[in-house]
Amino acid sequence: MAKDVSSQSDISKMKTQPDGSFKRADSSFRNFIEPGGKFEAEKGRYHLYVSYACPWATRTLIVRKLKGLEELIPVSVVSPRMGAHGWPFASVDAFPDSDVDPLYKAEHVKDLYLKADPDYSGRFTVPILWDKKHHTIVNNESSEIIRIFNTAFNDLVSAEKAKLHFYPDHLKAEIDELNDWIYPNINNGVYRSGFATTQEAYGKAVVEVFDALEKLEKILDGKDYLVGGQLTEADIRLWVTIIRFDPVYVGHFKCNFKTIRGGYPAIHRWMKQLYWNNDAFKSSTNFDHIKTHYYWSHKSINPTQIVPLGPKPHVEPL
Ligand SMILES: N[C@@H](CCC(=O)N[C@@H](CS)C(=O)NCC(=O)O)C(=O)O
Repeated sequence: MAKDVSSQSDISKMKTQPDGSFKRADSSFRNFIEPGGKFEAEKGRYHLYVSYACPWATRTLIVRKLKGLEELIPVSVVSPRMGAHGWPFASVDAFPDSDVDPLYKAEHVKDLYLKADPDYSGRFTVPILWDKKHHTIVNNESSEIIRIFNTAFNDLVSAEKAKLHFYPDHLKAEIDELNDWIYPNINNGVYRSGFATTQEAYGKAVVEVFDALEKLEKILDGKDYLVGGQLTEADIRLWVTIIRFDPVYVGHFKCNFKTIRGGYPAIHRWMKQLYWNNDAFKSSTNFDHIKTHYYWSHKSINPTQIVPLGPKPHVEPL
């Protein structure tokens, strides 16, 4: 009989900490692609599994496009309706714009994890960077997958794309410093607010989200990018959360002190400029997948699974 992994796959069985706060587990597969290593850069060897709904996965989609890796690293998109078995492929849930697994005909993302490691005991998350040669997961941590995409395939892309660097040496310290507070307070802060199961844990998390947004508003005032006057991974990492804020986090995760469009003009302008002026951002964003995922999949937060129709529009014009 197949092993029961429902406590790992079913988000409704996910436990919070004893004080009701949500703590995200660390990712388990943490390899890099490098010359002479187990995983070397090759055309067609790697495959990216993502959900359009997931902010972490969307970071990888954006960098894949920016770096011109579409031909080298094909992508498959899961259905946004995450149920008892976790993320399904289109073979079992044919949601528009989702794919079947072209490599193994897996029905769920969990099948890939258990193929890579039958004893895997973590959550079955996206994104996954998959190696077709060793039939395993190279890396399932988005912050590392974007660093891999940033440099590992530079010999295989055009000189113009190779030149693009989203974590350049001279800006590393500043980017690291931003990531250090943006990740816990904003990227993961909205989840800590939404997944909290006590009033106290929610109250603490939501205040931290908005304190961080106030700080960010000052940093972005009069600027097009967070650091160094150029697009860096700090922008990409933050943007995927901000674009979901008004459509999802304000309502579903109760982050409702202010909206981005109503309360943060500098953050709003920065977000809209990237969306409307850079196709890597817009084409990686699918609001149908985003809204359906959160409102449909988190039944403990939204038992009716009704997906709201607003806000209208999802993104305001520039
Ligand atoms: N640290 C991971 C987090 C990825 C993650 O939590 N993805 C969520 C979707 S937004 C997921 O797949 N969750 C499935 C689950 O927990 O069952 C990363 O940044 O890559």
